[in-house]
Amino acid sequence: MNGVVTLGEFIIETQSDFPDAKGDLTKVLSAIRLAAKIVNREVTKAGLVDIIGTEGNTNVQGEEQQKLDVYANEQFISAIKGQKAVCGIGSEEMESFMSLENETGDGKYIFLMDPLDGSSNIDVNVSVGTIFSIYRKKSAGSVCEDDFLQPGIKQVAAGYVIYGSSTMLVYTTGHGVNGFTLDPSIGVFCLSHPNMRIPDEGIYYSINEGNYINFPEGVKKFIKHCQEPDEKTNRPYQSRYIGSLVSDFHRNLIKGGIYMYPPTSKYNHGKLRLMYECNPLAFIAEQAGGLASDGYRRIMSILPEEIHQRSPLFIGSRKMVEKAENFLNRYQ
Ligand code: P6P
Repeated sequence: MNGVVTLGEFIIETQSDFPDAKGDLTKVLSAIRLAAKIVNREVTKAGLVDIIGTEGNTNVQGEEQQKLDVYANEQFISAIKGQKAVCGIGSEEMESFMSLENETGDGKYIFLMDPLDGSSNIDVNVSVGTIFSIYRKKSAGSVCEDDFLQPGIKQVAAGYVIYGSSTMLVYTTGHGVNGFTLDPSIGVFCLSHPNMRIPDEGIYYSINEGNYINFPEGVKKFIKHCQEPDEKTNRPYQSRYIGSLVSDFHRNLIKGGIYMYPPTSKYNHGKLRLMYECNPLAFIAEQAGGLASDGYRRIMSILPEEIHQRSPLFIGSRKMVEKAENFLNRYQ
């Protein structure tokens, strides 16, 4: 294909970003590419086959597992296992981590994922996504929980797949952010968004205002700031909340904006999970020139205590996150 760079070519070409690369990270990224295509195939025809609806189980979060949640989890695990470069997997859909050491020997990477974020939107045809995060194993012996409890600054790679009007894979290995769009006619991800940068300012703010009454005072003040008319700062901003983190994040990454999930009465530590939602998107945001905070601290500096821990999340355009933090610090 003249002039088009495929994801496979890009992964190989950028392998030299890691001087000590032996191709293992390349294998993990290739597994993600394969699984994304397989999950995309099922997500795009979910309305046609009996794969919608719940699996009848609930995940560790007590959320009903959509069949596609379970399917996506299985496909990513299978593809990752096949490449023998990962020694353990943590997932929103699994209570504890899965060791792959019996099957993959001494794989040196740790893989964390939300296999299908926003899955409650599946049967109303709203975009959903996969979010993933990759670390190096840090323990000397067999893979253990400590290997999964590393701060976000230790991530080797992170990214997401958005199954939307088109399917895209966006990822970083710490050398910028690049986006690839799936050409379904040939089943190939093609480089469509090289070196993605998030605008310092945006006009979109994403938050579930149904929780307004219970928001911290600083969040309420920031929302009012977003809504105040002020021509020179392009306010009032536009409220856009899809209810699918990957979709809201992706729009804000491209157009500029901020996504917020503050503490609420139901989720007093925030709803989103630190290890496989906040940290990977924080890595992307920072590599694209944006910020990700829990309102007070850099998300990627938080020392995790358990795989499924939650965190408040303020993520997107640098100046908007800074402004939100200012309100949170001023109005305790
Ligand atoms: P609420 C989906 O369940 C999710 O994890 C994110 O994708 C989304 O942004 C958020 O929760 C929506 O949560 O409480 O506003 O419905």
